[in-house]
Amino acid sequence: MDLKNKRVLVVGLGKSGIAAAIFLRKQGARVTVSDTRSAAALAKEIPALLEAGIMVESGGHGLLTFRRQDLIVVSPGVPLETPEVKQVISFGVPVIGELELASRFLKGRVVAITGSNGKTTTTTLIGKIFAEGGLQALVGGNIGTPVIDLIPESTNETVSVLEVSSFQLETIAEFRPWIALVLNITPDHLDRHGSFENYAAAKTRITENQQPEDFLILNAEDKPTQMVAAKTKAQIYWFSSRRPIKQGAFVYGESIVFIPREGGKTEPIMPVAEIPLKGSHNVENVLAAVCAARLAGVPAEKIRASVASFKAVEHRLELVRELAGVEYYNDSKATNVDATIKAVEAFPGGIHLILGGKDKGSDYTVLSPLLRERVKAVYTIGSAAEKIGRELHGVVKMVEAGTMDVAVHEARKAAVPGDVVLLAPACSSFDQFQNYEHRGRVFRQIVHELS
Ligand code: UMA
Repeated sequence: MDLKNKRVLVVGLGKSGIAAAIFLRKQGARVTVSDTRSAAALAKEIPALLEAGIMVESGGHGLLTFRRQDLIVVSPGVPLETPEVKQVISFGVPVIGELELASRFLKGRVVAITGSNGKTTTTTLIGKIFAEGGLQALVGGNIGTPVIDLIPESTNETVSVLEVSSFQLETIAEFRPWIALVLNITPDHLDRHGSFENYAAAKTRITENQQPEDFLILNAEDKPTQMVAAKTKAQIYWFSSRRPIKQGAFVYGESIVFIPREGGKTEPIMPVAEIPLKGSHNVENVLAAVCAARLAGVPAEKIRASVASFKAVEHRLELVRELAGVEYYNDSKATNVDATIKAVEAFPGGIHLILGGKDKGSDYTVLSPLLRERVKAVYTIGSAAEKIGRELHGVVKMVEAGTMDVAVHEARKAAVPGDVVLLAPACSSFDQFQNYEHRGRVFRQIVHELS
């Protein structure tokens, strides 16, 4: 891809947009960036961009800025329905995301992981297994490091392990992973994608450029994920926590095993009991990682050692503290209803659950049976609190806490030894926090200050 003297507009000046703009400039492109935030809000970012010879539009997207561009690179958080973006698409100007741009320059092979839940844990785990198994692994993508930032370190020998979101997959063109994983597809981001079908279709794009020499790893227990199988040319490997699989990884008795090809010999990998993470969803994440690692040639004993020494990723069912016999867990990454279900399922009962934040068009009523069974009280926070209160009315005791501080203190008052205070909010964080990490840090700090 020759970018020299090309006019390129980058839309959105977050992590992804900044990395893209600077990279494009280094490639000799004439770069403009446009962001809805004010110049004051972007005061930290703007000087370095101007210094690099990048033009900056702040305080909104001007239609004229979008005209006369050779290429538009949109940030994942910018919907393709944004009027200015929609218009240039209708003019036939190429619109891609940073993932697509990066993949044209990234050397070596790519393992890409998507799914509604478990992406970050599985990506981190695969990166660890690869590195400890002797591969040159790089880790990035939706997990936090823009893929573009991996380019300088990449060589023909590296394997880039990328967490990819539906937002990023919506703007690919030629992106072709050597190994693609779809962990699960459950409702999320419906406010952005409009419907579950559109959301699932975006995730399915992970395999659209794969060829018969590539691999696609799918969850045999997740219906929408199974549908991806019909859309691929790649070799399919399945994983299942419930039943034997002909080609892939599954739980057999007390152990995880792998079958490298249909009719092939079953390879023992490790006892399930050695997985150090809470929750049955993490068994699925490990099964998916086992498939990827075996396909990449990592020996079973290396996988076993690597999984056994894996620590929970920050903000994912992270034990913050035990105080007066009560455990406090931070699962701020539970930003959708299904993730909350998985978090609640990890505990037998006695749960004080903090729910709420910014609603994403979710249906909270599906939580009802599980809440009745395991949750003592729900503490609602943020702008979704009223909707959650309405949809879960009469299911369990509800406390309208409003803020994280009140929620934690109210939960603490009510909890008795043996109980669990769990932040697994089923919503995004943007109404009260900068992002889910910020929300998790605030929760942790409040919990640590309890005396
Ligand atoms: N903006 C506009 N116009 C718009 C919308 C946003 O100008 O119409 C601007 C905002 O003012 C802001 C910038 O765009 O300045 C933000 O861009 P962004 O939302 O794409 O965020 P980044 O900081 O670039 O982070 C993105 C991913 N964010 C999203 O997908 C929302 C990060 O994933 C990712 O880690 C990062 O790129 C590096 O690859 C976060 C996320 O929440 C963790 N992902 C979602 C999820 O996991 O559920 C998909």
